Amino acid sequence: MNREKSEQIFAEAQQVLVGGVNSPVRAFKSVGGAPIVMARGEGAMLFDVDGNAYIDYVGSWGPLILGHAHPEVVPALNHALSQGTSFGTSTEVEVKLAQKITSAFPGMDQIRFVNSGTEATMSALRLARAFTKRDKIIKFDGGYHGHADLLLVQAGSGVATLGLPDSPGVPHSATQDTISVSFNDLDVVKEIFNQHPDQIAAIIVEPVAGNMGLILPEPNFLSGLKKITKTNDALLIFDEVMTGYRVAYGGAQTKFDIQPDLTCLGKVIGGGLPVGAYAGRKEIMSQLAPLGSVYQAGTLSGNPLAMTAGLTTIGLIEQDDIYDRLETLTQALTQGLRDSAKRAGMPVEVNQIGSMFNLFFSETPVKNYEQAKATQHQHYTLFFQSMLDQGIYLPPSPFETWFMSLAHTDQHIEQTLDAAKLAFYNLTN
Ligand code: HOZ
Repeated sequence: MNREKSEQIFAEAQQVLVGGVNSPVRAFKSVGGAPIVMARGEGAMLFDVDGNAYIDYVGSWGPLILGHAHPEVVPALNHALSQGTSFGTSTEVEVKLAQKITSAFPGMDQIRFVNSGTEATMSALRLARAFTKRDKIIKFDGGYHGHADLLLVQAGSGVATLGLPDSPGVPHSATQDTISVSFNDLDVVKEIFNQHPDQIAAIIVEPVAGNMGLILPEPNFLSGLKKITKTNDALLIFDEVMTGYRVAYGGAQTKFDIQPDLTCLGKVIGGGLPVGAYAGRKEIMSQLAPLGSVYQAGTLSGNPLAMTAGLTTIGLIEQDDIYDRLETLTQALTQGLRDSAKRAGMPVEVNQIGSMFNLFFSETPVKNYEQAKATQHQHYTLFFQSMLDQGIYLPPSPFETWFMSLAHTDQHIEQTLDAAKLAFYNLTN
């Protein structure tokens, strides 16, 4: 595969962009080789600047549930664009999107739009601390909630990919109230509550962990967190930036029937444009300015382009059969990967829920960050490179989630499984 132009652009990029990228995982550090410079996307496909085509399972890290450049999203955006890009005022489209989202998530009375998942989680935690008048928060090892200071403790995603335990530049004072514990371990959460009575404001959790690879909650884990927070007058915050509209229309909270106190969203609700949101019961949300005294603001919050892309996208995934279709496609691929690895004699664990999935090179199930870190990353690197050479674009890190879109077809899956067959064969021979 000729990638001359891509390599040339990346060489230039390294002169002017830090590490040649604007977000660390994109630098391919953990899988080697130069990142591919993409020129355009269409449906399930990405095309690089040299004209090579790839079946895309990154989907811009989750938002593109309809695939790239969807024929209904693009005209809607073109129209919105023609009306002006940003007003810094109220708009009708933000109200429509707010109505749509709050009616999909049970117990969500009000929502505040922001511009990224990072903003959503840090603002939700500020609100939770104000509401409970407590400072401490619990997160989970390998859980990634963006890069706000208070959350860069044992974080997943790029932090895990680059093997950074925590980040320099984050003062101790910013993280002294952040307690990070093992995902799927209820006993340790109970223990922390016993050690710090009346001090814990909230637990923040990705209900399905998506930034240490994909890790599903054990059967009683989420209901256990709900019970513990309720008993201790703390708040339960679901970070559904990835899982919202992905594992079900109403997110993981609908799928598992657990109502959190606050929810953070992003990705799908912006249809591929920058967005984030946090939402919850009126009693909590009304503490935010201008109704209450908890401050948070943003010039581009509720940006009409992002709101339009989100509203159009969500409008197209409203029916139940959409999720059945996504699940069927995803299961065909994940089961095919398991079968193919087995035939090649390569032990793998393929985790899946809705249209989110990933593959760990591991002989045993992967249920937390420690176990994810112990999987065979070298195997992932070789697998990734072989798939890339065969025109399949996977996340360039074993700690990220793969995403299926509605633009993927049986033919894409067949082609992916053919490539995987060779990639597994290369690994074992
Ligand atoms: N941390 C992001 C995914 N979990 C990666 C974002 C990017 O590199 O675009």
